[in-house]
Amino acid sequence: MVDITTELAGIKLKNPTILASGVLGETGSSLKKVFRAGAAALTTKSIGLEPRDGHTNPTIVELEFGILNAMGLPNPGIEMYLDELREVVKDGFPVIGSIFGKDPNEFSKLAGIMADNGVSAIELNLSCPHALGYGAELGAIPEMVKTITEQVKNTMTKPVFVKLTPNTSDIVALGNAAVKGGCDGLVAINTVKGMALSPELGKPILSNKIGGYSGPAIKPIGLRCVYELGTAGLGVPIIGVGGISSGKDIAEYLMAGATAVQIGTAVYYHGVDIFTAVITELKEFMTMHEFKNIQELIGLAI
Ligand code: RRO
Repeated sequence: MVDITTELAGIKLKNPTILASGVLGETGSSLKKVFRAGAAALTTKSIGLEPRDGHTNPTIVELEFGILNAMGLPNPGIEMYLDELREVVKDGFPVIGSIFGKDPNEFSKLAGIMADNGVSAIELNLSCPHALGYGAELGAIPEMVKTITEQVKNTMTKPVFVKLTPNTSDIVALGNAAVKGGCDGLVAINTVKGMALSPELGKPILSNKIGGYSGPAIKPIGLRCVYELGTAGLGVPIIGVGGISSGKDIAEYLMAGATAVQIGTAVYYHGVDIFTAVITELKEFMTMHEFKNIQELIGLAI
């Protein structure tokens, strides 16, 4: 029997898979469904202080090797979302509350509300690639990453993870800034900036024109970012995300330095059963290659 349990900043995980933000994170019942399907923890949709409609349609395009989205941070606002959150935390499921804001004050206010309502950890979305004044517009500036992380950490004791953008020439500088701000873990990566164009119409397909690319095509980018962060030895766990849809994909991310992984777009393609499938494959891979536990894989390729 292989041991696939792991631990992330004091949070015990029954296996290394976590639902990524943005997929099935809108309601308490959808989050619970994903936990029952095998995910060890659940990340909420990114939530802000006020309700937001997001960008107008089209907001998503399915491409040959992945999905391009520019949802534009649609969410009901923190007050409305609390009912959904309470429904899932009351059953003891580990929830990571994803939040976005336009400045350090908004982030710390949201983090406090999430923490008071039972989340196990906070994920700071400093990496949405296509929302004016939010996400990567703040998260691509190391000093801003440090300030926001610091301010959130000053107001709470729960673990804080920082989700980084790959749309930078130096992801280690961003990771380092988050660590200097006191974060408890790094999440790499959010979507990769891209565009889809209709040659018939002669214009971009998304209403926002530019979006974030996810799915199998971005796995090498995610893996490289995790490896660079892992190699830099920043002293906090890394949660790998980007294009994971098999047990071997998880093994690769762990070997590149991740302690756990998030799965998002593969849920869109394969449904919630993807969690049981990848966990079974991971166990088979470990058995075949005589790994006894997850710790033996973490950072093996570094
Ligand atoms: O809502 C979105 O458009 C969105 C978010 Br918050 C994010 O973090 N990443 C992404 O690709 N889309």
